Amino acid sequence: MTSPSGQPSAPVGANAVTIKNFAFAPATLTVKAGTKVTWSNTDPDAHTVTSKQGSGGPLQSTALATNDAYSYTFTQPGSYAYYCTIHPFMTATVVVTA
Ligand SMILES: [Cu+2]
Repeated sequence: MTSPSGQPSAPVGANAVTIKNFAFAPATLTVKAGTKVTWSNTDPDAHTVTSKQGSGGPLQSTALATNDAYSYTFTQPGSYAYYCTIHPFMTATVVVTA
């Protein structure tokens, strides 16, 4: 979608997380409730997007191969910590605002 002025209707990447070099970028993504967030794996290694154990979080991707993507729509405000189950040192957070 573009506006008549040719500008994108939303900031590019505002709801996207790139998995690259064994890290989630950005490490903290802030979105409004109702936003669909998409993770894309650009690494040659597989990664997952998984809510931290015990957090009750909703993220539970399969292992994402290179160029695979995973999406989740956040409906409830809160702070959602997640990690990669294959490489538990990979951690990041989505903050959902009302
Ligand atoms: Cu990983």
